[in-house]
Amino acid sequence: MLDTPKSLRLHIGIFGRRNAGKSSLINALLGYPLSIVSDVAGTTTDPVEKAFELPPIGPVVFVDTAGIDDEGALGGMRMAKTAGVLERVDVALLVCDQRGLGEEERALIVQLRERETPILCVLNKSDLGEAPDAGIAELLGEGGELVRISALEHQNIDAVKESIIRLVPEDYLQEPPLVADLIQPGGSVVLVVPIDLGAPKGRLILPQVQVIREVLDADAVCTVVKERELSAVFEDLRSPPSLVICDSQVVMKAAADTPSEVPLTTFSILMARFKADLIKLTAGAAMIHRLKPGDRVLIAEACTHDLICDDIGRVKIPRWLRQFVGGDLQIDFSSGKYFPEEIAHYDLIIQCGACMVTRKHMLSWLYRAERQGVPMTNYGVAISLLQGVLTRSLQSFPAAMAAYEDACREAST
Ligand SMILES: Nc1nc2c(ncn2[C@@H]2O[C@H](COP(=O)(O)OP(=O)(O)OP(=O)(O)O)[C@@H](O)[C@H]2O)c(=O)[nH]1
Ligand code: SF4
Ligand SMILES: [Mg+2]
Repeated sequence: MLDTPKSLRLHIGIFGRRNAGKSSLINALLGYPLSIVSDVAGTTTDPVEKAFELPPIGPVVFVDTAGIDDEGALGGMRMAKTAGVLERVDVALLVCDQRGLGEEERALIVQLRERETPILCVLNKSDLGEAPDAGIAELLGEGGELVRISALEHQNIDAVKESIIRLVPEDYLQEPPLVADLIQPGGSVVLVVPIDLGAPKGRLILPQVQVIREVLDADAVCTVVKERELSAVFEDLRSPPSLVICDSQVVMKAAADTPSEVPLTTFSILMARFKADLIKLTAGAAMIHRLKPGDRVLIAEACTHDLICDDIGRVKIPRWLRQFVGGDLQIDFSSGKYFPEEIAHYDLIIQCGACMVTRKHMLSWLYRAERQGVPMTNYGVAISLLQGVLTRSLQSFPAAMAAYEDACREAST
């Protein structure tokens, strides 16, 4: 695991009934009082997130939540937020006390197991005597673990950390590469990064930085240019680059300026593969050909970083979509981590690059779209299609191209 440094954070959710000691546990794990602890049931209301360094996993985020037995109208709203957290965590800690396992915990375990989220059952308050553990191991199943602690007296907290490390899901450790598999040591990659008004001041955005890092890790050469300078780069390079990666917004110009024998893709298409499932997201894009005026589209942004993606998601994609369809569409927007529950009434969902959320989080949305029968694609795939260069941008991903062509064929029969 030490050989597998994590570039993204593992999300660890802390669940349990009110007063079980969830906040006390998070404070004990962090070593300082982040969350308010009290004997008043329902002290924690909204989810509280805290980034933390957990060796050897590296950066993680702990998410403290409201009690799963919260009551009343407000309690119901809090529990809905807790359910949202449940969807996106990589590992779940279920905190119980002397009351043992009730209906609420059993229902939560079922939901977590349906999602294949590893569960650590933390039997807290061992200073008051042993909490009952009858039947818990069976309920948790093979992957689950059980630890007895006292959060109050900081007993056995290291055992919780060790258990979390054992429970880190395999797919987290084996995240697909962003770009490393597309380049050779000694090869070169050209990145095309527009610096316009939408670009953040004084820095590059996360996917660009991540790609640069992976290219360097692969012992390849990375050239970064704005779209205007791209043609000149080909004149200067002694041999053609292994790959050109451009911002989706300039994909048409980059495709026109890149020799046809040089593979080209976009940051957002790389993110589709890295954060979710490029094959499913390209198949989902086939729906764009079937959209009719009046259809409903959801454009989902995974954060509220208004400057970075606002213009693309809120202005450009809607405009290009309406032009493509030849009429008006009903376009809704969602932003932040709370992807809408009910999406069955949409004809298509277009998700952003999701650079600010975990892979598990993004996969859980894709899973929800599949379950409700709504095709889903992402900004990069949609923009390439709308600009007429999808075949070009998927040149390095034949399986994704095949899935898209199959979905187009299926739709036309
Ligand atoms: N004796 C004992 N008391 C504990 C332990 N852990 C927590 N408590 C007490 O239990 C009460 C509830 O603790 P919290 O950490 O606020 O519980 P919570 O699960 O976050 O509760 P809510 O936010 O209300 O859902 C507090 O009075 C804590 O001091 C423990 O290990 N032993
Ligand atoms: S998470 Fe989505 S909306 Fe936020 S910066 Fe990344 S791509 Fe843009
Ligand atoms: Mg609490």
